[in-house]
Amino acid sequence: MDKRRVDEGGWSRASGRRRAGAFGRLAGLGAGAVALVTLLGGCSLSDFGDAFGNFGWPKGGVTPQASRMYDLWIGSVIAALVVGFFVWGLIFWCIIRYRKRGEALPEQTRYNIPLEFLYTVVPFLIIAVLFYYTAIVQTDVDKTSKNPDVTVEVVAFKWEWQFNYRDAPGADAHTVASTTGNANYIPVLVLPTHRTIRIEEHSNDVIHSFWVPDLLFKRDVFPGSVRNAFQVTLEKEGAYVGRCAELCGTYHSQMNFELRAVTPEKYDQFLAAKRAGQSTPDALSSIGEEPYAVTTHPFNTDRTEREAS
Ligand SMILES: [Cu+2]
Repeated sequence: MDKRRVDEGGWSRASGRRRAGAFGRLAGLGAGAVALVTLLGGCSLSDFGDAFGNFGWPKGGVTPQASRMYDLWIGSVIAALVVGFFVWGLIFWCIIRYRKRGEALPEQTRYNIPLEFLYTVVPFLIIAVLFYYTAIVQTDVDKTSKNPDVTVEVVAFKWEWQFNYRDAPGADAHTVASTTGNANYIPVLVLPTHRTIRIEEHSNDVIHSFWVPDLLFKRDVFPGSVRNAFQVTLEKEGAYVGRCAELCGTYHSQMNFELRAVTPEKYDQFLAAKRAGQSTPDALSSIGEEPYAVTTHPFNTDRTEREAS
């Protein structure tokens, strides 16, 4: 009886050493995964994203904020895949290594403190890294400055947009020029590249949402005292379609607009022309731009006449 007890003790110690080695390898793998996630999270990930269809995230954002959100997405997907491959690997390894080989009852184990510690700490570290990068990017995207170069007030109403060019940020500032859409005119929001632009949103009736897909960003437009604001810098000239992204009623799908990014010089000329009383299409023509929206296809509003203010 005593002899048997001694034998069991010896077997148990050997098994313990084997387990300790396995924990070491697991810990190494976990630490490696965390290091990889940390490393990848900090890189520019555009090339990697390109190779895998951007993992479903739209590409081609025209603001620095869009690029950072893109990088966060690609980094997060890579982190998820690293964890995924690690877990799938463990699952398949267990299926093969511990498959049924006979009728004998397999070794029964419980209370594996090192392993339990590992699978509590490693996920926490992964979440902490993801949270860190998410918080950094979110804070950056939401950042507004007190003195933007350009302030434009976006007023949404059923079912159109009005763009008010303002002389300063805030509800008390003055509108110096304005463009309003109507049933016959798709409004064009003209903004300069390479200047900080503050967009302040206000709704006259229900909740709408200001969405330019090429900004890779949208923000709801609220009625009442809420005045949502965000800031962007446009890096590329061009015409970008804008939509309402909040179901706001019968003609929601027709709440199209266009963001026209032009050079700062052209923008100054456009604003001067507007302040001199020209309509938006005339002011656009005067700076050599297409006078009307060119991007609202395929949800065009079938407007046959064009009356612009
Ligand atoms: Cu709407």
